[in-house]
This record gives sequence, structure tokens and C-alpha cells, in this order.
Amino acid sequence: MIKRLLTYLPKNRITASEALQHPWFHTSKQNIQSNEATNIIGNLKNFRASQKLQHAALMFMASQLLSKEDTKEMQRIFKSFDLNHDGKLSREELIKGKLRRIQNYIWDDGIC
Ligand SMILES: [Ca+2]
Repeated sequence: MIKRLLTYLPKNRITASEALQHPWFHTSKQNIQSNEATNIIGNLKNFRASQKLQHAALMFMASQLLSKEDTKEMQRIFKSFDLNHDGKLSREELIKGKLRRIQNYIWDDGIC
């Protein structure tokens, strides 16, 4: 079932509804005891908390390593990349932003 869920082409991939009909969901649901489920949920919460801590530590280190000018420049670049202004950079926004910077670099340096 995992292979069918990870199929690249959507037309060949099973739908969520089809996946939920797979016997694995029905047998595993019966096999998981409630305390096991509680442990799993607790582990997932801890994992998420550790990710937040890791993110906060990285932000702190970045803030300590960058000068004010560097921070302003990074914020300017981020805002120019964030095309829909949602405060996040999608893969597409990163690619488009990087391509714009490369084009600007080429034109500004008179390479073309
Ligand atoms: Ca965005």
C-alpha cells in the first residue's frame, strides 16, 4: 500500500479513500492498545516540541552571527522572494526568487 501511496503520477496513485479501505488500517486499529496510542501521540508532541526548540536555537544563532545590515538585507531578500506575502517561502518562491537574483546579477554586471 505504501508503494501505491508514493506513486509519483497522481493518476496512478490510490486515493485517500481507497487507502483507508486497505485491511492494514482495520487490523492495526484493533491491535493498537489505547496506552500505546497515548504514547505515540506523546512522542509526536515531543518531536514537534523539539523541532520548535531547534528552530528557535537556529534563529538565535543566526541573530547572533549576522550584523544589523546583514539582517536587513536578509529580510529584504526574504520579502522579495515571498510573492504571496504569507511569511513563508514555498519551493516555487525560492526557485523564482533565486532565478530573479541570477538574472539581476547577469544584467547588472553587464555579462549580457
Ligand atoms: Ca510565500
